Amino acid sequence: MDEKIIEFQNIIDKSKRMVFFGGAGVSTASGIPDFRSSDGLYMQNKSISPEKIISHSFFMSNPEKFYEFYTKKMIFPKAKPNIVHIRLAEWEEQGKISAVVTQNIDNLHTAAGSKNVIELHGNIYRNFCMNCGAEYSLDYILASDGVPKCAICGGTVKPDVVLYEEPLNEAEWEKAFYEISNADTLIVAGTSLVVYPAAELVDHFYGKNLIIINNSEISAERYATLVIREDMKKVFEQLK
Ligand code: CNA
Repeated sequence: MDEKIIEFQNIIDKSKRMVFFGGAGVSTASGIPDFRSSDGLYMQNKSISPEKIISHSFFMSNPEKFYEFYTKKMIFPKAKPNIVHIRLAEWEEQGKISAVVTQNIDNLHTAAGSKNVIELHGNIYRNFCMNCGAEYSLDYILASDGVPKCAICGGTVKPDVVLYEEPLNEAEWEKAFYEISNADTLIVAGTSLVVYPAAELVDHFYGKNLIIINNSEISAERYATLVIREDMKKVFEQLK
């Protein structure tokens, strides 16, 4: 076994309060593309950036185009948790990890059985009418032709997902802040750490071990105790 994996396992075994902070790279092994990998969404559409399409102003002015992109490129209802989601849920059950903080919107940590999941950017399974607040399922969104409309008042239904230009949910932010600032070990994995303010949370880690797992270089590596530049699936398959 690789020396870095042995070191990682030692840290896991000795930690008293571990927190995981993840991004889209956690779900690529489940078949959901991330944003910034070479086969991520940013490389697929050269004419208009996904950052623009999934912004609040674009949603308000072009809801049809937003939903066309969102339902085709960001919704994968058949995706299943992979070894990373599963291992994290097991660690929580065993009392090794106190929280999973995610930028992902795919619900896969909860599907794997994790309980304390802090979703900084929302969840595709919750959707609300912007006018009367009625809640709708993901199935309702997918069955709608074009822009989903509220069956009660006719208002536009919006996913409970934080779009660019929108603030994060304050309660989720507070929970993430608390967990990260009280952790002794923070695992940062599958995130380019360039989306703010989420990325800022890592600055509030004051513990001993900052572990970064990513298949490409990220700038926060310089602060890390341990850097594993490798496919996350391969790493987590070797951990217990
Ligand atoms: P990102 O900017 O696309 O970064 C992903 C990072 O993970 C990159 O540095 C990749 O190199 C790395 N990576 C990808 N696959 C692997 C792998 N198998 N092993 C190791 N490293 C890998 O995504 P971020 O999460 O940093 O950006 C934040 C955005 C992306 C959030 O707002 C998310 O909502 C949004 N997003 C979420 C999903 C999802 O819910 N699954 C999918 C796509 C985008």
